[in-house]
Amino acid sequence: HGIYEQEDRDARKTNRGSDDNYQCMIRTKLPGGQLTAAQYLAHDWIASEYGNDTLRITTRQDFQFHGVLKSDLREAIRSLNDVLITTLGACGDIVRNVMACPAPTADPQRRAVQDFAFQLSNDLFPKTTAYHQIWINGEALIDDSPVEDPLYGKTYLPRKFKIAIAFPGDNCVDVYTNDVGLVAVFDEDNRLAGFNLLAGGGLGTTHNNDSTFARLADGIAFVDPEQVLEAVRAIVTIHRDYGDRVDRKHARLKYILQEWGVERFRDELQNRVTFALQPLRPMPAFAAPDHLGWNGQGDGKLYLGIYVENGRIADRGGARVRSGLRAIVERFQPSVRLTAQQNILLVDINPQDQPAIEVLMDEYGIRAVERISRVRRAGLACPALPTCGLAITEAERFMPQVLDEFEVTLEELGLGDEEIVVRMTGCPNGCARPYVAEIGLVGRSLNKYTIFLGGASVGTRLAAPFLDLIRGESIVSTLRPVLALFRETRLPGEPFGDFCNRVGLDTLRETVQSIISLAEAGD
Ligand code: SRM
Ligand code: SF4
Repeated sequence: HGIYEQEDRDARKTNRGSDDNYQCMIRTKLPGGQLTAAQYLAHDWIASEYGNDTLRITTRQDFQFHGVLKSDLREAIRSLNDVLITTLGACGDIVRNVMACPAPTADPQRRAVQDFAFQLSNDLFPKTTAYHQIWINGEALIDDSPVEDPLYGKTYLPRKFKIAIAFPGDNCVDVYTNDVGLVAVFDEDNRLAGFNLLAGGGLGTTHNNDSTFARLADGIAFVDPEQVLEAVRAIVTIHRDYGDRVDRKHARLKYILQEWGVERFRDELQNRVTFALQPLRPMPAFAAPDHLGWNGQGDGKLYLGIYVENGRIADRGGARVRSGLRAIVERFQPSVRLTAQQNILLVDINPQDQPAIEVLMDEYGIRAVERISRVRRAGLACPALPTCGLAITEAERFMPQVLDEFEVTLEELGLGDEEIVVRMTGCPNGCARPYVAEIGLVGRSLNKYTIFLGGASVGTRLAAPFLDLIRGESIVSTLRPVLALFRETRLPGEPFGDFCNRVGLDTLRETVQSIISLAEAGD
């Protein structure tokens, strides 16, 4: 039902032995990250009324409320349902929020692809009546005999299941990290020809457990637009029927792909659908645009992508981002979209409103994207402490400091304009997708991180472990020699992740080690 029991882990230190710190996190489910102005304002109101005065954009285009008391859950969820927002299926062993590239477009074919996220989401919704009974009506339905779900059965899936939809050449949703990825394919007349179907991506790992690993999805087949729903449903049933129901650490679809291989998986899928699977179609190379700043939609209107540090919409210090967004949305009533990089897009803006919106941004201290460094703009961090019960280290609260240091170092090295994708998580579950970053920082033990290097900036190659147990305050200084070598020996236009991958992590480790040895000799 999209609700997690949590504890304020900061308060643990001062409040030992008491139950007072328990609170809940509520996650809404927003297919393609799309919501109306009214729905945004309802989220904003609920954050004050029942939450901790912040709204958290997630890496899967949802919102989270932190700090909700159990006694307020029902009212909070009812208030969401009043504006047609659900939390059902935002957590649990079920199909999670369906992601899609959120960039607005006037092209009806492309819009249809984005709206397909809703169709998929609706089709794969559980048929339970309990949600409404518990949270909305408050009364047992007349016929409240248990419903056996036609897709999920009595026992649901062995584990969570994630789906994302990408446009050709635009991997802003990190499509390869999903259980199922759909990449739209258009023909020469720019008509939707169908989808390349990918399967078996997933990132969660466990420290010191080699049988768990991050994995990118494999290309499986091409399907026509009218076949895609059936194909995705069939893949969900493969997970349902063959996923490991004994070991939760081995239960994601990626392990089936790894053990069966693509051919056997495709055969099984073919047996479960009523049409012939087709060979994959060629796709253009991916970029990973963040869709920030002012952009034309192609219909005379504009959309504005606003950077939100680690997705946390809050009023802090001089930056009253939450109040500012509320003021803009109240006055101009734009549609709202959340990105997979934890940012927000305001959509369908009349060009004549641009100056007034810029004045409001200034007034509330919301920075235009041009005033944010490339490295900060590309960074992601998960919530980690104090709310996440699985966090080993800080992430969201520490990331701004790490990015400050990166900014200084990159500037000193003459790399200030370089976009390097840095992502940090407080544990190996990978919620901010660090394993597809160019620099992945993964919480390992108290204030110590494993550094991963060599992922592709466009999310098509995994990073590999580089150095382990690096203290938080030493991350950037440790990487400085690698960044210096990058500046000296990169190929023209070569991104940092590609450079690390080409040179090899052993060579880079030697570079770092020789600098450390020199420094120690100097001491
Ligand atoms: Fe996640 C568990 C936060 C995206 C892999 N994730 C959690 C929990 C609920 C901790 C828990 O189980 O008690 C975290 C709540 C923290 C908090 O205080 O809010 C949490 N995950 C998040 C979010 C909010 C991170 C963010 O920075 O935005 C993202 C919410 C997405 C959403 O709207 O649904 C989030 N989580 C991801 C992603 C990225 C993605 O899906 O694109 C991953 C890696 C991809 C994948 O699933 O393989 C991810 N989260 C996990 C895992 C490891 C799953 C695995 O297969 O091993 C866990 C732990 C688990 O499920 O047992 C987890
Ligand atoms: Fe929590 Fe780990 Fe996910 Fe971060 S990566 S939110 S610490 S589960």
